[in-house]
Amino acid sequence: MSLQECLQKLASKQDCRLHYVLTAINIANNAGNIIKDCYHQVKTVSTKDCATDLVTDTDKLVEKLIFSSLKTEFPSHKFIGEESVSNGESSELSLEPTWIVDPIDGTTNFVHRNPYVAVSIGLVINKKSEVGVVYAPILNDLYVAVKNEGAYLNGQRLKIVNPPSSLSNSLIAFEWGADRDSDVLALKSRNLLDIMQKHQVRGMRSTGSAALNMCMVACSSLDLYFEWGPHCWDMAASNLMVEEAGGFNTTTLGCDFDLMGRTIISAACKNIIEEIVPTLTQIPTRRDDE
Ligand code: LIP
Repeated sequence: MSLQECLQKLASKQDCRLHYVLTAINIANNAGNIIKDCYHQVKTVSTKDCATDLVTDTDKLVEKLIFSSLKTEFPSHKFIGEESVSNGESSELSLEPTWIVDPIDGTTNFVHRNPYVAVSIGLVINKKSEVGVVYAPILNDLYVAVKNEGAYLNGQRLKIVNPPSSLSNSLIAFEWGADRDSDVLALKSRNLLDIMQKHQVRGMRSTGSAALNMCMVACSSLDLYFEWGPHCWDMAASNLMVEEAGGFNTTTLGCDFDLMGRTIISAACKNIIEEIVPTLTQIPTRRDDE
């Protein structure tokens, strides 16, 4: 089934999610055009929690425009955005329909004109993702997922096939995040060394975007991605891509995926999650809803 057929099926069922997903796709395309227009321009860059935690005026503008459009369409819904939370708004997630948005996932890439940037728009109802749209405007990749209706890349259905039999046959991804605390860096380095030495993985990539890492698991370009630190706005759309493509999301302890928990393992199959978890040395993280 193609995305077009999926949308026709939602229309035939008069499924209210059709309105949600069409609106999100339209808004993501508009946001992507702004990101593309600004990509080669000189950026106005500032920092948030630390010197390596960047935000640009484009991040702020794009989030403002996304929420303006969503609030017009869905005034009764709730909203959580990376830059709004950074400015003090709550990231408390209720059971209500909540749009969770990262205007530019991969902000550091955007500043440095690295193409791994994406706008991520997720709709979460009863604390579970129902609709997800991730648009990478420089790569020109549009990922769309609807709960129980599939995940799609540029309109084509995503299905994970022939997952690796072990980590030694896997290409995996990890992110350093923005924290440069020496103890945290030492723990992250130890994890990478332990995994490479114990499991002889074929490669370890780091794109700078949690959302795109998870989308690459969904389209079988990565076999596993793990990180301590991604936020709900990084994962609200892309966790659904992985699930609908037949992959699996857990915490770094191998427990059920926790959107607000700030640890993630996304993988093509359960056996490589079961392989990696015992090797990991856990790193303390602060929940998004604490
Ligand atoms: C990024 C995340 C990535 C993390 C980076 C950064 P942002 O999101 O997608 O996983 O390692 O530090 O937080 O800040 O570019 O939207």
